[in-house]
Amino acid sequence: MTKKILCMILCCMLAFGGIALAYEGAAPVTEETKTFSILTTNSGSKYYDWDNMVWWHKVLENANIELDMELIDNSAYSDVVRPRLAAGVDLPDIVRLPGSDDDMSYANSGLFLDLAEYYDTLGYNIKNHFEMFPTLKGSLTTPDGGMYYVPTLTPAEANMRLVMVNRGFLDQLGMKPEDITTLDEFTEYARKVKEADLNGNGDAEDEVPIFIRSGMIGLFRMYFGIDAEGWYMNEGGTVICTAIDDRYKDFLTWAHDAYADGLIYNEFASANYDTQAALYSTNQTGAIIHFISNCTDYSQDINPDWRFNVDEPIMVPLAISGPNSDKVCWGRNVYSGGGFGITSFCDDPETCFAFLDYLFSEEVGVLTWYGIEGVDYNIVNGDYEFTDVYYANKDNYLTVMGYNCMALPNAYQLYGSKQCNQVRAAIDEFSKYVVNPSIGYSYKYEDENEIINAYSADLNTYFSEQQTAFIMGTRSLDEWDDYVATVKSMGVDQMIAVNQAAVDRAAQ
Ligand SMILES: [Ca+2]
Ligand SMILES: [Ca+2]
Repeated sequence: MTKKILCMILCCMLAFGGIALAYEGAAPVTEETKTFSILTTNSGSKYYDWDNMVWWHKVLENANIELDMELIDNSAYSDVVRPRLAAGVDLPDIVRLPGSDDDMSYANSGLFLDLAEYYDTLGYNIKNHFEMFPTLKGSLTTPDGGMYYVPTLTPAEANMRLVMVNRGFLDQLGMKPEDITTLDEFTEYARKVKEADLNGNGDAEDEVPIFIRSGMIGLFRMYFGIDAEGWYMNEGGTVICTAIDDRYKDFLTWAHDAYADGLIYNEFASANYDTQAALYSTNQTGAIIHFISNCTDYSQDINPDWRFNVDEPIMVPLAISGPNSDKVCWGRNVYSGGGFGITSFCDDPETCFAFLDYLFSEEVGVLTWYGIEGVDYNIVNGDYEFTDVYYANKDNYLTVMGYNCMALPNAYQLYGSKQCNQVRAAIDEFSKYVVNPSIGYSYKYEDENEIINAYSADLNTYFSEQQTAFIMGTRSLDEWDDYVATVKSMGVDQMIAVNQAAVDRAAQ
């Protein structure tokens, strides 16, 4: 058989077999330019001038794809999309879900295509992420084996959460960051911040030893050997409710004592970004618990002359151990539900999926976070060296170019924040201490959702209220047994059973 005939036979097979796409994970996605319509929002930078996002248009150019994009303001997105999905007519090719769809209402609606086969045959780049994140494929898969969405992968190691302490305060106390290695030492440092006038304004009372923003205090649970989230799976695979565990009581005891001693910010339950920024601007903050990548912003908030990539962070990230934990930094699940679905209105789902897969390539990660070689960075001795244009970030340059644009599927955790030397160094130092939530995202069956809908909201409200009350001392921890009994009466065992079943399914 001649090569020519063999070639003809192969071409016929491909044409009739419907596998006409030559995509193997690299650009161009298609030889012939294709246009897809998409309804989405930018939940990252919340900047909406898509037409001028040069880096993303380079991605499209490489892929040979054009997008007819309807980019909705993030705050209005859910209100805009839900009615259109409910109507279910004339949907664009790609729709970003308005929520996590953990009750599978959209997955079961028939509006979105089951992408499992495309994942299998065309998911060249996404499948690499399945290897990196072992829970990811299970989280994307419905109990009957369907895969309806292409995810955005949220930062894990690049956005670990940990405590940070004020370098200027340490200096005045004659201390070094490495002097603080345990929660006890951290608490002792906070006590010294309380006692002294470390910002030198003549007022020994105005420093806030441990500033905590609304919703963040639970992160301190990590030092007590339990998840910072509500449900926790122990090493034996058994699900427990964090909020009635004895280790949680230990956390509450520590937090209450620290609060009563004036170490924890008195408005920890309600403090917002504005409070945080105001305290930094007058250098009142002794410590905070938050994302590692924020150490640069915090440093600049304290000293506007602080220089990216040059100066040591003023707010110094620390990995510390706790009464019931080794050194730990809190991670997060790489996927928390939802994502981008290809609708049944799409007439070329194969190419559409290939395009979404291409977005997970290293080429796109670099383009959309680091920019264009020669303009935004150069590669020097194998390392990225960013240009003055990139670092200067004049007139919000990075955002305008497309940095942190979350309008399309994205593999943020591999690139975001790491362009800053200080953050990269901190991540390198601390990533080995990252603990991720023990329970990953999962779909639930209908009867499970009925239980969740019946109990979850009330339980979460109760947990949150009681946590604040115990810490502030408006409820005594002497009433712990009554508290646990109340939680039991509120359906917690049914909720544990639902989570246990989901965990068991994911383990299969
Ligand atoms: Ca003080
Ligand atoms: Ca002071």
